[in-house]
Amino acid sequence: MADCANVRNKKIAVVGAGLVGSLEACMLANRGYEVHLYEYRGDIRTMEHVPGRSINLAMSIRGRTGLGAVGVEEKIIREHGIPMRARMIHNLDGTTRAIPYNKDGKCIYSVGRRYVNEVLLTRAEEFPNVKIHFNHKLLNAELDQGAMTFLDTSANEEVKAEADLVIGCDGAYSNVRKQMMKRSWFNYSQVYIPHAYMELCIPPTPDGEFAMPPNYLHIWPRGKFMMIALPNQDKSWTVTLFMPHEMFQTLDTPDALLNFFKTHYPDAIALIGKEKLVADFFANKALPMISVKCSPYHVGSTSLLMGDAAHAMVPFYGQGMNCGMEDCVVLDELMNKYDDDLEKVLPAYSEHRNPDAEAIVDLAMYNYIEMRDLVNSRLFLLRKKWDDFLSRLLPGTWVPLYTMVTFSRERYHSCIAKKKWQDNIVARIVKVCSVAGVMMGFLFAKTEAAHTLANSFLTHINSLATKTLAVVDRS
Ligand code: FAD
Ligand code: EGO
Repeated sequence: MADCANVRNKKIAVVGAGLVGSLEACMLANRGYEVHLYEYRGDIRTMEHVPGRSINLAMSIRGRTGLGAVGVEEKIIREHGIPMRARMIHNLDGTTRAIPYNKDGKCIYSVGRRYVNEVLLTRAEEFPNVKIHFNHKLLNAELDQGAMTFLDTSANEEVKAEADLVIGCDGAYSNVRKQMMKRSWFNYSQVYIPHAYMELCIPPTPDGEFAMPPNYLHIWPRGKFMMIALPNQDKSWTVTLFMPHEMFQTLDTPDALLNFFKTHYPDAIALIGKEKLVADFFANKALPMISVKCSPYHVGSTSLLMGDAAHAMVPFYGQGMNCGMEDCVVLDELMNKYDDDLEKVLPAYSEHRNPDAEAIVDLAMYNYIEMRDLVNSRLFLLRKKWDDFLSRLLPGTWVPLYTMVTFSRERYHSCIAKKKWQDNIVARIVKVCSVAGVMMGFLFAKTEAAHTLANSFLTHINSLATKTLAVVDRS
């Protein structure tokens, strides 16, 4: 715990006790601040049903680093997380293929959103200098004064509060960000993608086992209709179906729905169960997906945005939570560097984090487009095989982008830069090899006819190289 008086006297309000807000509260408490954590919902630990999105998430190294900083990584990853060591690709004919994530055994973990949130809330409460205010909805804020107005939904009355620093961790539809948008030189953009998502469930088998091999991220690549499944602690699976939102509306009868599944996911019908599929589909809503960029993330030394509030992304990279938790690690590092001087820390945070946040927002969007355009599972497998081939051919030099993003803490923006550099190297190797091939042809072939042949080979190989490059470029 930092002892300097300027820290101990400072009061920080964290708005939103989701995955990022509850972690950030722990991080600041660790530094000795007086932390007030405000949350719109009630205490999820005492609720039977928690409304909201996505039941489980893929956690990787960036999220784990955040959890580790407040001492809950073991509890969440070892005691709860289910390792997913490979993706399992489901073909249309029901056959499957597994492709491991990592040769050194690194993997991603399926964790329950609610469980992670509960562990972090409990951890936050262990600090004497954290106070959690549930049922507090931020209505308004004067960000340069650190003045906030909440609606206490349990008493149905307005409550005023003040803090030296207000941190908005209030998600993709952030109210703190809305306050920042009233200010000059604050930039903001948002995009809704045409796809929506719906969560379905594959229950455990009658003998209480997983209905599919558990240690995989299951993927049904079908071009515009994508489906994935992540394992749950209770041996069920959460299935997420992605498709254009208009398509959801055309599936308006049980027959239409079952026909759609028969055509695109015949193997999933038996796994989910016909009746359950129909019941769950029509009981659920298809939810929208939004992508948000903004900058800067701070106002003077009095306010900051973190997590989805600063950079909501489409879920096609499995990095939203990971990035938000890494935000907390980055802020902590800058607090160390600038000795908790908020006048310096906040601008440094905006400057340092913005290029990385925007990079992963872009990467997530590229993945969306890419996966949507891969019309079938054969193409998906081909692309992963190509990655695999290159990383074996050039170990250490060529690292697949997914691997760099998911299994390292390389800054997101430099993942993109490295990828470009790698592609250039591969392009050069392809060129050198084809030129060398033709030279060999010249050396060994002495007749005129052989020369003509070699020349036509040169043209051929060149166009092949260009095509290969186009494929590499898109990967
Ligand atoms: P949130 O989790 O949205 O929390 C915000 C909190 O603020 C909530 O508790 C809310 O009640 C509260 N709040 C909102 N408004 C107010 C207000 N006015 N006053 C007070 N409190 C307020 N990420 C991954 O890393 N891996 C995955 O596999 C993954 N899968 C995903 C799948 C789907 C379908 C979706 C939609 C997202 C997925 N994500 C994934 C992204 C991840 O869910 C988010 O990035 C993450 O939840 C962001 O955390 P957060 O704390 O910033 O926001
Ligand atoms: C060609 C083939 C180019 C989220 C495949 C790019 C994302 C992308 C939504 C998976 C894994 C965690 C996820 C891979 C690619 C979560 C993920 C991937 C989905 C959908 C997801 C992979 C929740 C992109 N990671 N990923 O390589 O296995 O590849 F399929 Cl729809």
